Amino acid sequence: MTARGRFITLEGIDGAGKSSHVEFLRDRLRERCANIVVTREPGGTPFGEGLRAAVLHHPASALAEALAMFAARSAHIDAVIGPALASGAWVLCDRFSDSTYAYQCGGRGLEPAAFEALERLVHPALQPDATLLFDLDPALAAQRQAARGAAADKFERERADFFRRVREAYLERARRDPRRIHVIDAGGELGAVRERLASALRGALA
Ligand code: Z5A
Repeated sequence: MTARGRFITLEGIDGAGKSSHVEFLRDRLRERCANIVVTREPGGTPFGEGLRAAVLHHPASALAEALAMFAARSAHIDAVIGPALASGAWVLCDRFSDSTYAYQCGGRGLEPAAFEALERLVHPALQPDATLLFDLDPALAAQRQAARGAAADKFERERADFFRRVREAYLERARRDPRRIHVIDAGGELGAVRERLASALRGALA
């Protein structure tokens, strides 16, 4: 029987820099498994990408956002994540349910009980094996986003207070689950962050 693959997720506030390290991580993971599936949330399927377009650009309540995220996630697990893990592939996913906890509960004030109910419904038996959390002061993250110069989506237009709450929700979750969630100081030069990331990855996969 094929052993289940490993499920690794990337998390952090917008602009913390996680997407800049996806190729590097893919290469490191290939040293452990030939078949690496890289995917993202919200998205990863045509259905999920459709919801992504809606949720990133149209106002909605915290509950409506969470429902959309979990609807996209359900399709993503069915079509991509579940089959890949079952085939023995390793999955590297840019954001997963920790994002919903941080953004919709931490940022928007959704009751954690609603989040937990959705999590139980959508993926009762699936959790990431390891989560790499890029932690950065929201003011620095905003500077990085501004330097990039791309058009901002509705989350990126949120105020500093919102990102402080999102960051705190992430860190609180990491304190509660330190074996799974590895916090990486995302400040400083890309090379320095990469070194810390490589070290965290070794710890996560040990
Ligand atoms: N969301 C949610 O609310 N609930 C959910 O359940 C889920 C998501 C799953 C997805 O947008 C949005 O959906 C997200 C949360 C919400 N909020 N927003 N916006 P996305 O996928 O488009 O955005 P993102 O995940 O935040 O990715 P991003 O914008 O690409 O940010 P990033 O991955 O953190 O950063 P980056 O692109 O790697 O870097 C940002 C810039 O900084 C870029 O120009 C880099 O070249 C630069 N950079 C990176 N590292 C450094 C260092 N070390 N020094 C200097 N500059 C750097």
